[in-house]
Amino acid sequence: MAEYFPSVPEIAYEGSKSTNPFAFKYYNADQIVAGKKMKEHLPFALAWWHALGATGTDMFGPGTADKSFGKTVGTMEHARAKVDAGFELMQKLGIGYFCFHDVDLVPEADTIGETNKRLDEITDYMLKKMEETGIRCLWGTANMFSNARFMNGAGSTNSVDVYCHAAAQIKKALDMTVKLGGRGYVFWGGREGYESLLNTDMKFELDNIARLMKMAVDYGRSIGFKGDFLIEPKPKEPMKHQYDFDAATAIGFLKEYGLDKDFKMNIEANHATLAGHTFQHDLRISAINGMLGSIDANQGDYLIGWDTDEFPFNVYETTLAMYEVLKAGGIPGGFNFDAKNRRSAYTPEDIAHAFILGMDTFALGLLRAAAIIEDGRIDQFVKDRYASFETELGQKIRSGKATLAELAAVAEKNGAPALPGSGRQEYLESVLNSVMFG
Ligand code: XLS
Ligand code: NI
Ligand code: NI
Repeated sequence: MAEYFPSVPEIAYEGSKSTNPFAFKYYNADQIVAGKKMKEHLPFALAWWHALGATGTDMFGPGTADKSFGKTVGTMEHARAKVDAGFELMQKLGIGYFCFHDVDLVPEADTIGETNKRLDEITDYMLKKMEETGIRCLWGTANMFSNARFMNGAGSTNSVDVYCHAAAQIKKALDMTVKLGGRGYVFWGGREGYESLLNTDMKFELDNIARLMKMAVDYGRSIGFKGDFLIEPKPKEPMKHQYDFDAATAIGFLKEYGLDKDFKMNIEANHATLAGHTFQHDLRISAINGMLGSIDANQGDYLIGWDTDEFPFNVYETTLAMYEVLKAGGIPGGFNFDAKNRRSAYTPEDIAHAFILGMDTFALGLLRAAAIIEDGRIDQFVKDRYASFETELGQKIRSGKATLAELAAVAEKNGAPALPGSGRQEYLESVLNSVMFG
């Protein structure tokens, strides 16, 4: 069989002193960290759309990377070549999973029936490759934002015909996710939002989005899908206002509509920062609600106001993210590299370098997060900070038995309270640095 990345060797771990650009410096799959192998902590996935599809097209110019894999783009031959190229890349990098949208896999035909036939054919082919290699599917999704029909959204559309088309795509994408054994099914509501309230019935749209999700859950469960449904929050881009603004908003929506038992969050670093939060913040919100499902592993650029989907290299960010993941007891849905090369890094070798960077950055984050927990100073500080609530009165408040009048009487008796104690932020930041850099 043709080799699509002949200049990319199998990538092995060589340690932090290695200067080999085609080696892992920190990601050592079988190394035990906090009681588990690195590869078990970090189920990495390749995103079909970026790794095998994105060419670097932007608003000002065409793509720079050739992702034709020697075939004519838009043909089934090309779709099959993408499968071969993708599995070759994942094998060389030791990546165990992939994620896909329906339209990443095959060119869309004029009718749903014909598109679905193509999807059946390609997923048969993928299944064969999966059996040969042991590579698995992390999650599937339907692209309900690129085609012009979705200009006003899918679940939030004003057109009942478009709504039905979205239902058909979700149904097929769920069929494929089950066929490929995917762990999760994602809803990213790219165009589930609005530009102006002058033409929008917000309540109508939210109700309809929830109904579509409920139908997806009912159908998914009926065909034996046991994994998590996932919402991937994002505040804006392409729409000005997106309904799944951030984790807190999406969780509130799920609870409002009774969908919270079947759904969790897929948190993307760059989406959290676009919402004005840290990556860690949205992970924590998800975790404390029991809804930390999976991660879209990338990073944004703090100087740019949109989703740049960069491969992660910010070790502070991945350390604090992995701290959340370890504290939550791991992440069932894994780490999907929803990330792409920069436009001027367009060669096949650049793709390998990007994954090496991303995997190493998360491995380093895992190592440093485990060290923070083992060091214990930060956790102890947080615990001690709330110590006054360990008193008898504090316990009474926490168990919900105290009354406002009772507390007011305590306050009157005690007089003005002492200051609540220093937050020691700068000290804790220096602890973090010393754990990170030794
Ligand atoms: C875009 C989203 C998208 C989802 C899948 O910003 O991150 O790639 O992950 O539809
Ligand atoms: Ni994104
Ligand atoms: Ni994403």
